[in-house]
Amino acid sequence: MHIHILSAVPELLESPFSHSIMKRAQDKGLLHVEVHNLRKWSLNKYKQIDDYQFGGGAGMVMMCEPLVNAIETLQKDAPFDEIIFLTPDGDTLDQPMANQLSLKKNLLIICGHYKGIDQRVRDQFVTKEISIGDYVLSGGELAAAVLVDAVGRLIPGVLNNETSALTDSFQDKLLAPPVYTRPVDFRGWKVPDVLLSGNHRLIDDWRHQQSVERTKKLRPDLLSGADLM
Ligand code: 6GU
Repeated sequence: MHIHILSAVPELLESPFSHSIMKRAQDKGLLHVEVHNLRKWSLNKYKQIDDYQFGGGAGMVMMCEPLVNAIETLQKDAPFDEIIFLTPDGDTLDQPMANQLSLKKNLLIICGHYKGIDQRVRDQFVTKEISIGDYVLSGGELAAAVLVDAVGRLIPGVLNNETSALTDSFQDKLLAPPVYTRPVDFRGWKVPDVLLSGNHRLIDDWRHQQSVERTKKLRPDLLSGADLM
């Protein structure tokens, strides 16, 4: 998968994909993330990318020309499967959305800034608007890092058996069960006996039960769509 990110502050995205699972995904050739500085496509010598809004009001708006120049230049290599605009008024990112996006080949992510981008770019070019939650960030860059991580780890081949996404919280609409590692007894706090039993059917049943109980307690809103058996 190729992910292009268009940003007014590309410095914010210098390292999030250079470590851990995102690094491995790129080293394996399964994911390629390219961050582009939007100012590169600015039309004037001041590298301007934003301007005052028509009708008045506080806050600048990202202009059409640099964005559309960038989109059309980057599209020349390969058409985008989705052109995503990150904005607090988009659809809230969730696991099914991440699963769907992980099947795409070529994505463009536009990071919003200031008051957002000219509506004509949204109308004519953007195919999907995504928010990462009901709060406002200064810009879309940190949201882009979240989106790329959530999607990138789901690309087939990125995770191995050890890190499998199949046992993630949310993948079956349940929260993940508690986990333990050595020592068996830490300051008198013991690992549940069942996990030491070697009986994998019992262990699976216990984990599922714990997932259901955790979800009931912490996120009852998830349970309507979950498999409780
Ligand atoms: Cl995608 N962008 C901004 N600026 N703020 C957000 C967001 C995105 N998602 C939640 N808050």
